Amino acid sequence: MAPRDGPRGRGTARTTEVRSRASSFAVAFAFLLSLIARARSAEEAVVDDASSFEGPADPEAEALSKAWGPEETFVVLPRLASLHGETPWIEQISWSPRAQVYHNFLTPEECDHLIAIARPKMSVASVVDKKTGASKPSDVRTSTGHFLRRAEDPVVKRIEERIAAFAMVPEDHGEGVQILRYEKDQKYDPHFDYFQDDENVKHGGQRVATVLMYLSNVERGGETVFPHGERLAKEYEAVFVDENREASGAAGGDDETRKKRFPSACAAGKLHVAPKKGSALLFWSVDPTGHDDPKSLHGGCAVERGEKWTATKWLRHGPYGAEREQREKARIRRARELESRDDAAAGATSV
Ligand SMILES: O=C(O)CCC(=O)C(=O)O
Repeated sequence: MAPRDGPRGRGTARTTEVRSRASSFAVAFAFLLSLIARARSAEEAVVDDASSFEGPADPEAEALSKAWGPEETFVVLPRLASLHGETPWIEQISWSPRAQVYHNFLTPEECDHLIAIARPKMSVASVVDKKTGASKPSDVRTSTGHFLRRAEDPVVKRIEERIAAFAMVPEDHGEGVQILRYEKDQKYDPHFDYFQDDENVKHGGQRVATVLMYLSNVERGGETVFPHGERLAKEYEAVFVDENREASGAAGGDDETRKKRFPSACAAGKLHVAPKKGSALLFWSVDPTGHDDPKSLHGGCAVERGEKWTATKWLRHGPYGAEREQREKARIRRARELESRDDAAAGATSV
């Protein structure tokens, strides 16, 4: 006989099973809720922390703020804060080539300092021979220049640290800063910063990016121009208006507007950056896959009025220069020591 309570028994068992499943769901759900609540409170705690975070204690920054006045606090990159009260801001001007302008990158005092240390040592600037890689004077580049040593003094060192943070390329990938001076009619014809010879890439690899810092304002001309660059914003499609029309005031607007709207013939209609004391232009000579970017072709338009001072920092693919060589020598020395120790050990065993 089939037990009467059989199905009922099964029913009871199922009910119990359902109940216990429901209660485990409830426990899991409660656990989930508690996890969410905990995550929320952690998130709030983080937000609270971030809002009260004022950057790491930095004796150098404190000394600087005493010397230069109050420093803005940047939570993410405190060392990039303006030292002179002007708000630093970054403007992307093109994806092709990848280029950005960092406004108020240098203080006026830093610009003047760089000019002052280079001025007595300027000589005719050279270009790199495509075939041999050697430096040679050329009509392509008619400015004068001087290379600073890396970390030549504390101001240069501080600027180099700032460049590394802005470009996100380590300091030891940078060549020494080159200071350039362009007088009236001096220019630098369009060229690539990446090397096209085999010699120059042997130490530190290819030049991947350039940071061009403007140390002076220029009354007219002297723009950095990318003849094949693709502009992001309409304002870079500045229209050329001839000197007479501008001089007669037909263009209208104040001096600043006129200068913005009426670049020299060399820059008009092309992606360009007008020199502004303290600004820095970062552009990449390679695309994101690491290949040479032909859109990075660029030049310095002739100065038409005034004088132009710049500081250029070329950034290499790998560590470059003295420190790299010292590290490499130390590595070779260590390898040789290990080798001779192994040889001595092998000799001792064989005796
Ligand atoms: O002076 C400029 O605007 C351009 C300089 C330049 O092309 C360079 O230093 O590679």
